[in-house]
Amino acid sequence: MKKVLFCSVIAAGLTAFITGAQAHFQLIYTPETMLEKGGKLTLKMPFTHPAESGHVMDMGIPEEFYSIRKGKKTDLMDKLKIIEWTSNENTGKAYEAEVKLRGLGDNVFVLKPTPFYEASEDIYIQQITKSYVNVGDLPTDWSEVQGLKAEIRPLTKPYNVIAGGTFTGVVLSEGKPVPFAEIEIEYINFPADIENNKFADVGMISSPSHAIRSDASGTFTFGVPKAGFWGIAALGAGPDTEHEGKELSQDAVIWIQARDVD
Ligand SMILES: [Cu+2]
Repeated sequence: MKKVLFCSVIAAGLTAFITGAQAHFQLIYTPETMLEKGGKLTLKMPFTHPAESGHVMDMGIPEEFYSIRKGKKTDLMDKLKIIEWTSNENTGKAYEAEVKLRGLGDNVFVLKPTPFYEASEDIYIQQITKSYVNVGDLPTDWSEVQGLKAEIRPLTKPYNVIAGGTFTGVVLSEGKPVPFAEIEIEYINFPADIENNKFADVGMISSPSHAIRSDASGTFTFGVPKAGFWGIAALGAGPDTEHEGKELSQDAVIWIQARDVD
């Protein structure tokens, strides 16, 4: 609380600095990732700083957006709609998509945004992002590799992580493990208000950001302290290092939902 207030007070003068100091996260958000039945679902996709309800970056038209279920890919580019997302700092251009989930199993959503120019760091950032929605408690695809340039392969079911337990994954670059990858982790600390396309005004926890590394085999484990949504980003994990003559950070992002045990 105190930290959040402090940030917003100095944000006016030091926006560029603050923006650079926190982690960027591409969201693919829906409030519940384990559903009894399929049907319609709206995914919210702002590119922002969810731990601090910080800057919302204006997204360009994504390069790819699709889902995978039982190994079958469904293109969802025509479902993308431009929205505006509001944080405690600003309002920025984002996307949403209404999708229809058919049948049982895991739906893996993959968003490959167009590289974003981060002026404060003079680099481009491209966060290739995965999120998961299960229908009917039938596990099908969550442990598979999706063949992305930069990817975190989950070794723990990403939609049913135990709060107080751990999440383990492997950082991959074109399918090959990335040793000692730099990993940033952030909590969606300001609940996402999907009716109004904004974050809530007040944060929930005092330690919403963490930083770790993968080990020599590319594997990492994160102790998940609280129920809710955690984003995990492996920075610069992908093979592409340049875009339009500037440095590119091609990151792998995965979203997990942690749950309390009754
Ligand atoms: Cu940013």
